[in-house]
Amino acid sequence: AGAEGTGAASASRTFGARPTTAGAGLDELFAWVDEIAALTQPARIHWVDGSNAENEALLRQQVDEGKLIKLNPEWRPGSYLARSHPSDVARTEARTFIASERAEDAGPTNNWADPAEMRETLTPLFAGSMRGRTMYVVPFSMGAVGGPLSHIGVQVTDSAYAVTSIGIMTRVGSDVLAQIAAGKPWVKTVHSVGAPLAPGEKDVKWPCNDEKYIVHYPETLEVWSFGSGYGGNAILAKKCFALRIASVIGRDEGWLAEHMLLIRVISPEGKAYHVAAAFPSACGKTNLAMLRPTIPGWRVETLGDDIAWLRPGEDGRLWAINPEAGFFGVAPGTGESTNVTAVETLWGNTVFTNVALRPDGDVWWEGLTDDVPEELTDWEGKPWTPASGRPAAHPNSRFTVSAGQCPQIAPDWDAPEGVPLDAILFGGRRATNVPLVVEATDWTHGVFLGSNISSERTAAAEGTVGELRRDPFAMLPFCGYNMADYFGHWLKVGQQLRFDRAPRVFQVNWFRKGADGRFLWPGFGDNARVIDWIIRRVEGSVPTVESAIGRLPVTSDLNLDGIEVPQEDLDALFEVDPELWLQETDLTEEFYRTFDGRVPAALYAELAALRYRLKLA
Ligand code: GTP
Ligand code: SPV
Ligand code: MN
Repeated sequence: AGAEGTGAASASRTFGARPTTAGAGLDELFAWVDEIAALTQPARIHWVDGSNAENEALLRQQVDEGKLIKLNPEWRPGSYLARSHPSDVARTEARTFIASERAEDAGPTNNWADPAEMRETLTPLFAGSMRGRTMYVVPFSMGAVGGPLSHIGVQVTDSAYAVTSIGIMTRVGSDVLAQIAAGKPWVKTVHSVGAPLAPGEKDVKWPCNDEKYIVHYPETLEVWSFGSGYGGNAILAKKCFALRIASVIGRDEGWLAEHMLLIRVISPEGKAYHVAAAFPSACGKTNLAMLRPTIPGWRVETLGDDIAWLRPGEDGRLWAINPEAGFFGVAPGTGESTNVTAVETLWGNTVFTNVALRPDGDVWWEGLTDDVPEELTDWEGKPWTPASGRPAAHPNSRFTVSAGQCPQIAPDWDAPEGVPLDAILFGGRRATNVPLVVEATDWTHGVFLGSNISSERTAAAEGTVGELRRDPFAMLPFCGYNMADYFGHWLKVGQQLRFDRAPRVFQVNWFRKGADGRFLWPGFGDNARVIDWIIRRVEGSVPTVESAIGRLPVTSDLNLDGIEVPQEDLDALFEVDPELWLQETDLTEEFYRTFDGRVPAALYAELAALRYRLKLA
């Protein structure tokens, strides 16, 4: 075990061998891979080169092993369905840890673990955990290879599904190795599904372990993930690296790693604006990222749908890149009437996880079409009919597809220098209180709004769906350090920006409901109407109505041509009830107090000012 090229299975391979390129940086990589192999004892090691031939072979192998179902190429060419173990369907926040030297550096919103103790816990779990399996070594870049904002890493994993997913979501290949060889720093990420195979033991369709650990060591820039094959727990480049570890790097280097979509909005006059928006998991980032405006003349180009890295530029503007190369999007609710762009993106070359299978070998999920198929195989592989009384697709079922397949992807979406931001949006899923759109009075007020985002829980993580929880900046599960320090870091980044060039900050809420429980706002493509107003605010061409909580639109400035929003709904969308908002401020204070005095004074001052305004209102 531990030596590459051992075993009959790899002897016939034309790829997978350890690269022969030399370089001081590679010696460290080789030594690390040997060390992990000695611990996890895989049957063989496969160095992933990111080639098409390799990808095809990996897919074929997973089909042969029953881990992927090849979809009917007539409907969905080059596409596959994976069915997870029914217990391994979402991120496991309770099993996610920040193992920083000091507990206060993880802060009260993270599970902290002592790094030395955590290593003692993990070592026996990883010992022999890859027995009987292939250990893949996957070098990847977040951001264009060699770009000024880009960062690189290596994931070792015993999951071919993870390799396939990383291949779609990041840039994988030998050009990354060349960077490592040249001495560029890289992040070490280790993943095992925690299901070693005894000699002759038959593998299961979705190996995983009841015991799960998703562990981050911010000081040594390492991730160790055990027991889960699910996206956010297994594609370590994504939430583990590009958010939790990258947020720590950003804190130290003066930039921000954010749970944000990124778009270019083109006005009827042909002027381009760049907007980033942070919404919690399953709260509409992919939808807004792929927005197809329902108002004439406006166009949106997609730049990213989940993660953005933001850095102050020398010009005093805030520049953003999407470090990813694909979309790992929520399937349910994605259909012709809600997100036609996504439907078109998914024409082929897509890996679906936990959606339903149609008898004709295509996929289906709730919301894909208005009519429901009479007969399906559900996400667990069981026969399903509309009378079954349970969803056919898991509520957190997802698609994995390359960004380049999106019909409205920006032609320069992977430009290494990124785009300058004009507006930042913070949103959540709030049935009450929060208006359709509010503008912050300045950057500090914007940071205050971001720190106060709360949202009803979704199926993207384990927990009770619908329960309201605080999710500051939509980063609650993803901030790799003390959230109060993170608020302070946002304030500091603002000071790097030129006052007249900083992005404007807005809070939005597509999810406000009437007393009868229906959404007051049509949402989806009609969110372009809110974007249109935001752009006009950026241009300074419309006034606002001052309210206790921020600047509201003059409702007659909203372009509502072609839709019916009754005046009473419009009023309800913008209603600010001072009593209810005073209750919100109590929750904010309670939340801030959990940080033992670390929340910046400027944010307490915002809270005090808000209360003062509400009492006058
Ligand atoms: P992650 O990938 O988990 O980070 O989530 P995301 O923020 O990208 O979520 P996504 O865009 O996939 O949205 C998930 C859910 O929100 C789907 O069920 C959508 O139907 C719903 N949704 C998105 N936009 C709107 C909207 O404008 N109005 C309403 N009512 N629902 C929306
Ligand atoms: C989320 O949960 O916010 C996602 C999916 O985008 S995952 O990558 O699994 O975190
Ligand atoms: Mn996300």
